[in-house]
Amino acid sequence: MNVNKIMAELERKHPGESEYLQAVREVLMTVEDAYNQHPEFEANRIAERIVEPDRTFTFKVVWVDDKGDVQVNTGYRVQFNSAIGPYKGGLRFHPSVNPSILKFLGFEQIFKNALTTLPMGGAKGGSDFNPKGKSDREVMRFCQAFMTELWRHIGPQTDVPAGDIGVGGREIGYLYGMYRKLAQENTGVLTGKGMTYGGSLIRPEATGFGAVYFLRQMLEKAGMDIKGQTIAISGFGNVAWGAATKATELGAKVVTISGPDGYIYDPAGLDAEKIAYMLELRASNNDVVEPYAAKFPGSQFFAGKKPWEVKVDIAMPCATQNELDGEDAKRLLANGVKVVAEVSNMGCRPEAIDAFIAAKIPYGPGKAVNAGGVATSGLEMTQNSQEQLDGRGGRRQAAPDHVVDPPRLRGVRHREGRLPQLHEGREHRGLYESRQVDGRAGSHIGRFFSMKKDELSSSSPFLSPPASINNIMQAAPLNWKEQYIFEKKHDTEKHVRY
Ligand code: NDP
Ligand code: 8G0
Repeated sequence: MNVNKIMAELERKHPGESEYLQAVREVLMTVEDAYNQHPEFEANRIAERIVEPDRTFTFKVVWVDDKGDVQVNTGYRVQFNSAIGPYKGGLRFHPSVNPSILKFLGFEQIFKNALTTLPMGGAKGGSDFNPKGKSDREVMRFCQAFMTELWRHIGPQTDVPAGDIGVGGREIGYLYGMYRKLAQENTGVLTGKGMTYGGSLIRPEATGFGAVYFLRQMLEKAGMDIKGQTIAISGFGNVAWGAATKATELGAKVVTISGPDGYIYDPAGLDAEKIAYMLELRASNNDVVEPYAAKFPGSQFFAGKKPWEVKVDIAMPCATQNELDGEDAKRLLANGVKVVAEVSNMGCRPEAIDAFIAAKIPYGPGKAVNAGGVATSGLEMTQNSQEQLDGRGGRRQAAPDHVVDPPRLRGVRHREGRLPQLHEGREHRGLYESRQVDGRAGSHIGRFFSMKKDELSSSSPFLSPPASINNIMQAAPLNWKEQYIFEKKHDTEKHVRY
């Protein structure tokens, strides 16, 4: 592969699409040596084929605001690659959204999804709609209008969107409602759904929690403990919330959060009350963190600044792309940063990554660090397709207490040295059935453990057992209320690399 030649051709075809070109260059440079050892890759022009999206849909979204005025936005879906499974990736609603950003995200999604080992292709979509300051009804009307176009391009076997920046549980609900109406079917075409209509437990936490589990593995490898480490987190959205919650629970001190208005430095560290307030700030839809400083004395607000100037042990960018540049990296390193776990997609600029690698500190790339989110979406897809076959039409009752209940999991946890294997079905079937949770969320997870290999392969298009169930567990270390099913003694290290 000749990276410069491929890049020159791509720049010619997609002039000015800086984020897209940046993401492609980063991947090609990283794989160049390994790729060139495989003449069959070159012969089949794999690199040239993978850097172009399969197709991109662009559509007009017309809706009416609360004043009765007509608003026009642009909607997109970039279906990048479906070589290993249906297109999968989030929807982003943010004024900055454009084809370049969605192509970079869709491109990265291919590799992240492959890394989970689940059969999911790469995609991304969204709109330049700005949710800031919009009423609930305006968000609803926008989502409905958006779906009147998107629905014809997606499907449970073809393309399965989810949320991302500006798209959370509320938006997924509005989007899914309109999809159901138009497609006349009740299938798991979106992930990140609510628990009453086919959602999966812990999806909201999965990205942030998964990132902290990944960070913990990085620290362990480097001979460090997460306890007592100071962490700078950027953003104050879904991912920042999950990461701050889990890091705090594990005894780290999260000393910053940030918004478009600046960052908060709280030397005492976040706690449950402060994290709850962070959610409140987010829900206010004003996109500011400044009020935190007035509410919690001892903390300070720095207008228009990024949190990377604070002296910390660990940096976790959790907001958006290119939020940590070469200068930020130098400052972090000068202040003695020990580990960087990139949680946002392409959160670090290439100069920053080069600086961390040159300084020989562990740097975890976003595609690996944040993969717990999409891996849990993979689990939701599997649960939904299973429910279709069961005739439950994607509907399911939430039973968090049953899923997270320690005694139920004990039998699994206590199996020495191994993750639950599908062919060890009987024991697990007993374990789950004994709790009489059929028809609830827990039973679906239980059913996967209890299924025989041939049952699962014929019934679920999204799992190729028996490896897949293990892979779900390894790629998305689901924290069922601290009942961490696989422990260090399992062979997770082999799979969770950075
Ligand atoms: P949220 O919308 O919940 O939060 C995003 C945060 O980033 C907000 O604080 C937001 O403020 C800020 N932000 C977004 N765009 C910009 C910008 N252009 N400049 C400055 N700040 C910005 O999104 P998530 O927490 O879900 O996503 C955060 C990151 O994690 C993204 O990179 C996303 O792609 C990635 N990610 C998310 C996953 C998920 O499951 N949610 C899974 C894997 C990765 P504001 O809106 O005001 O700009
Ligand atoms: O669940 C998903 O498909 C999803 C949603 C938001 C972001 C991402 C990601 O991996 O970046 C995936």
